[in-house]
Amino acid sequence: MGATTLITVAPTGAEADKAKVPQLPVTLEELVQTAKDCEAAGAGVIHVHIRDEQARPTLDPVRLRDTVQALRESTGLVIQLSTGGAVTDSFDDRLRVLEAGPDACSLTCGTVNFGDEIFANPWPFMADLYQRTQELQIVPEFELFDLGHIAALHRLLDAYGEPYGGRVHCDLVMGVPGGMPGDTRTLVAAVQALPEGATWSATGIGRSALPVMFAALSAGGHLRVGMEDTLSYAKGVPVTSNTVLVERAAALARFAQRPPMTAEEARAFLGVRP
Ligand code: KMH
Ligand code: ZN
Repeated sequence: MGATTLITVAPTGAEADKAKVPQLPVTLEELVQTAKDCEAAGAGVIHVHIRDEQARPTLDPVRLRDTVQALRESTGLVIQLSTGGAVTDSFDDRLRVLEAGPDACSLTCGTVNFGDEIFANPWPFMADLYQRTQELQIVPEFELFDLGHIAALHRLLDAYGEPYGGRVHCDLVMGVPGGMPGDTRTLVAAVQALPEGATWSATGIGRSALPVMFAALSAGGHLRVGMEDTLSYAKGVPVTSNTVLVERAAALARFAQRPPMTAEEARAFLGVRP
């Protein structure tokens, strides 16, 4: 098999307002349909945030478990639950996410200004979360919003050893107001600082989505796209669905001679438990 591209879709997030963005998948039915469509379009991983009956972000354990089960029954996608949640979620609730039995989870490697708010990830929380992923055989994806987060990732690996799955896989989240900018020179600096042998994807928030996607493909990285990260398809053109974002990423990956991994290939690549 030649080189391929892992495409992660992040369809919902915790921030966008369903009342303003009706296409945002917030119900279980909408999420499952989105997952199926995005898998068919070339996604291998789904990064999941869920919403309650009023479309507000929630980490309700029963709802999370039902979501994991429904996604497992209807797709082959690697199910990566967000442990970032919303900026208002408690550390205990964020740790409890792992009990819903996902294949994988996000693990943010440090605190960052997040617009006008703070996304808190102090060392003791990161360390607890990381050790829980090892115990529960959940593949962590290290979310890096800033260059300093890469130093914290090195510290985590030095302190607690390799992740479940055997691969250090990171996601550069670029262009958050308060985090690292979404441009090529920052992406190159981040990639150079990663641990030896690490693999990585990148996503650009808002208007940095396309520049980051091109930079990531040219630097040999993988891609994350979705309505969690951008609500614009192009300047002045709102996103109509997550599927169109995955379709565009898949087309660019094919163009770069690195076609999308299937969900099955993504499972093997990340070392997801059978
Ligand atoms: N919603 C953000 C505060 C993650 O999913 O792990 C955090 C976030 C990161 O989305
Ligand atoms: Zn997220």
